[in-house]
Amino acid sequence: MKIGIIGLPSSGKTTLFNALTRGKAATGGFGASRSANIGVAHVPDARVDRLTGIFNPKKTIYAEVIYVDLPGNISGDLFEGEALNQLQQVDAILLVARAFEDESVPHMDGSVDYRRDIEKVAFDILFADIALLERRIERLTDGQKKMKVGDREQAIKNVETLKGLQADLENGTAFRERELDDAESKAVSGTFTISGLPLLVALNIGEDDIGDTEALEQELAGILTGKSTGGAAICGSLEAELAGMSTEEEAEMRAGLDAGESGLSRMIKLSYEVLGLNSFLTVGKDEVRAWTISAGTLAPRAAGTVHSDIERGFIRAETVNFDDFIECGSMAEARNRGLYRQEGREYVVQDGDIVNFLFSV
Ligand SMILES: Nc1nc2c(ncn2[C@@H]2O[C@H](COP(=O)(O)OP(=O)(O)OP(=O)(O)O)[C@@H](O)[C@H]2O)c(=O)[nH]1
Ligand SMILES: [Mg+2]
Repeated sequence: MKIGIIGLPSSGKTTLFNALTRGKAATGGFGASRSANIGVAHVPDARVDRLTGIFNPKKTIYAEVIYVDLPGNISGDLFEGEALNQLQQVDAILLVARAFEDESVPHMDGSVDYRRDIEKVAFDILFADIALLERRIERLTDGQKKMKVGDREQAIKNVETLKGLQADLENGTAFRERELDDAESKAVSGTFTISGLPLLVALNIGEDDIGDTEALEQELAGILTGKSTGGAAICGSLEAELAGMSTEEEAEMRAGLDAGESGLSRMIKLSYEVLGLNSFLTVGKDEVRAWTISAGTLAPRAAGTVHSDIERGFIRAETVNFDDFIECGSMAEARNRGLYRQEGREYVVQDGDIVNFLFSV
């Protein structure tokens, strides 16, 4: 999974990026970030830790999330060129909205107001999408002369449909919030839109606001009511500081500050929720590993995330859910109790399933 971090200049994107990836990219705002930072975060998973203790494998591999931290751009072309190329490759966007007060970090609009900022970026996204559809309209219009009659009729229809979609964007409807009918799907097919991406919002709060995290998240939830969207409040600077510490030091500091679960865990849980993702697990002497799939994924497809050959030659999946396995204490006992099951092509892999795929190629 890949997530693009966006937001106004100096909102704390790189600070949060460093917290999420334990990175050390330069912060400081005002164009401190001139090009994108790319980093990997390991998805914390207590089940993987527990299974590692049991199977004692040579390797433990956590699921990964790749974060791309995009530079804030004052001139309004946030969604052009390099940034647009990067966004075309992400599964979701993470919008960082500044809520921290700090006189040493000036705000481009002179005051801190996260509602205004979220609205502003959301508007810029809709505007960018209108332009993306416009380019498609131009291509379809220019290409018409060379088309065969039937294709030309279709192109004319598609242009009409695209204009309708543009009007909806102008009225504030993001692509992620709408269902597309057949004609609309056909017209936009293959066209990338930014507002079609799931939207996560990280409210970057000050250290003084940590006690109000819950109330602020409720406020945020009141704004983010659309489909495929969700938010969390996080203190970027504190999380970045804690991410640079050892696990023990971090736990001690968190307890002392009443800072709760790590920002990384919370952002990742939010991402999985909003994107409708699950994890399944594979175990063995060589490797204990977590894999990410969309909720509702069938066994052969899930096998394909491990290796395309296993999907191609899929025979069946042997599976037991993590909780059942722990309760039984061993695979043998899980088998005795009928909880270690043989499942076929139609099986929907569940979150926390420990799976062994049988295949032949
Ligand atoms: N007080 C406080 N300062 C913060 C917080 N998060 C970020 N900052 C400061 O705000 C400034 C900008 O942070 P960056 O992380 O560089 O912001 P950015 O959004 O990446 O900035 P650009 O990439 O230039 O758009 C830095 O001086 C940070 O130390 C926070 O939670 N509290
Ligand atoms: Mg930055």
